[in-house]
Amino acid sequence: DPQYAPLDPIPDDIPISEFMLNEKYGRTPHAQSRDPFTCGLTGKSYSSRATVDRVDHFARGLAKELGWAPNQGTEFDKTVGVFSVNTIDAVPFFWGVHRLGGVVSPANAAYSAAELKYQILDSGAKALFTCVPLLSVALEAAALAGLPKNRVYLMDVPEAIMGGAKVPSGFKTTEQLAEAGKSLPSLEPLNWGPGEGARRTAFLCYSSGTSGLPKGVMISHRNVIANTLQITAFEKYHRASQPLTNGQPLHTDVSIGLLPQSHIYALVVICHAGPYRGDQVVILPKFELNVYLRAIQQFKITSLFLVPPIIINMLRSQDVCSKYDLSSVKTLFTGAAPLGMETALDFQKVYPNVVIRQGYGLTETSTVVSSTLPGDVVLGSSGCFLPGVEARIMTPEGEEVTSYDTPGELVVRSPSVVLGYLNNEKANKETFEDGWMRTGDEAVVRKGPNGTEHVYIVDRIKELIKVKGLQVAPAELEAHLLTHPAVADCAVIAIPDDAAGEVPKAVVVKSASAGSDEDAIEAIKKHVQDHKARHKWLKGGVRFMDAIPKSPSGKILRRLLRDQEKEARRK
Ligand code: 4UW
Repeated sequence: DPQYAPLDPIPDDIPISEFMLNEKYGRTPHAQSRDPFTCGLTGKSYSSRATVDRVDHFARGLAKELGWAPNQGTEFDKTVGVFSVNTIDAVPFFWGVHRLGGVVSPANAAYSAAELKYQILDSGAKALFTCVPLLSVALEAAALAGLPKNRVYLMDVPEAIMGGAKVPSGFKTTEQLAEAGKSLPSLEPLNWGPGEGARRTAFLCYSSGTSGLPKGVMISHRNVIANTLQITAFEKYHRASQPLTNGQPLHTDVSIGLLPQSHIYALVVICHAGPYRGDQVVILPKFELNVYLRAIQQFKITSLFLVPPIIINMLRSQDVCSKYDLSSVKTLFTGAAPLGMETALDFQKVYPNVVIRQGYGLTETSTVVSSTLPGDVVLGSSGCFLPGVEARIMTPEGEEVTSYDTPGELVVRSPSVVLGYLNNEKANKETFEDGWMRTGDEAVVRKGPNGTEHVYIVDRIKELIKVKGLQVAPAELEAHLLTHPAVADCAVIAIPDDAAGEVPKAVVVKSASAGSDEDAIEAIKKHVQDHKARHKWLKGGVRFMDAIPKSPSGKILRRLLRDQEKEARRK
């Protein structure tokens, strides 16, 4: 598409670490001169040069510790699980694993021990890197998964979030690995030929896709490199089209790294594409409104990367927000769930100088498929497709929609479409074909006022529930609910929620042994709270039915349940 800067060739014979750290691959001099990651609590920071060394030290220390070598075995022989709050060390540590040809499988820091155990076992992680605040959950999960205690390591986190706890003895830290790495001999280079980076998994992130349980998404080195270059080309276009802001080149220079680094949005968009083009990412370990606002003021943040629930939170807390100087902010990026039109308009009113940009994408596309071009903001739209993305809108009958304004399932092809799900032929067959990927999202394409084609995500066809932008797989909650004696059958559906976007609700057929409705509701809710991360809790409540509506083949008729809910709420 001639309106974009051309997409640079996508290297396919190097790991992500090499792409991010070696000037040869196009990181600009501007980028080289900035610290990629800075701690928003302590101000601790490493220069680009120091980051290169640190990655090398992590890699050497880890190789020695675990007996790994760059060219030994497959990448899955070297899978490392990470269960930590955000830190400035996380991504450089990931690059250290990549330097060894290994795989990083990041888990949501809100996970329960049972959820983490699932990911450790499913990913085949050989070691687990956690942090002091999460250590007890990590140890419980490691024990459940049969991972020895001496394969659990600690990452450095700011003291402010350790609640007075000290680093317990008996655990090695990433800092010690780096320290040891300094005096170890250099590692042999990875002997990758052409295409190796396209075949090798770099990240194993978890997504439930269109249905079923969370699955390991095999994101290759080339996938992440591709999306980074696609985003870069897209950004170059908007800088060319809108070069000046108050006499300064428009740069998204200092961004907020508050969203979880275990999720593809923060992992790729904020922590790879950002530093690649020269962003300094100010990392915060968790969301706390005052801390976040203070960081914006202190570090003069220019771009916010948020999800709609945080935007809503800001708008509802104007008394707090107005105490801080947020005037440095030029751009708000939002994604991971739809941004309500009202929210967008309210934000625009309160912060008229901030450009709202919406991105759309998935774990299975190594993040971004489409994004707003500045100067071409149409509220409600998820913007234009990135260079290198091909898109089709398909009817349920499998016909391609060729007219504007006609909804259908969005199917995409892009160099960022992942290798597939780990050990899951069935899901792979249903989702991927010839490089094309079924998103499970319903979309329309409309011609925008500037003549560009805009994509709008209008509905979700797949089972997935999005709570605060995080995935909740109905099938996972249903399987869990069925283990409770009060539940004979059940279905979990999404219902809208003002603050979280959506929340899960359980529709349950009570078993003969269940007590009163009230008792059963309490027991069922507690059963989820005791075993699942907070965002999966049944905030939408529990409703009883005589039978779950199902198709002749036994599939839950989710749309019918959802329509019933809508109808009930309207009354
Ligand atoms: N509008 C409506 C949206 C939107 C959306 C995602 O957890 P995953 O697998 O992945 C993500 C990715 C978030 C993201 C992508 C690109 C981008 O630029 C950005 O921020 C600026 C964030 O969340 O969930 C994928 C599913 O999440 C929904 C949609 O259903 C998709 O299949 N989703 N973005 N803008 N829905």
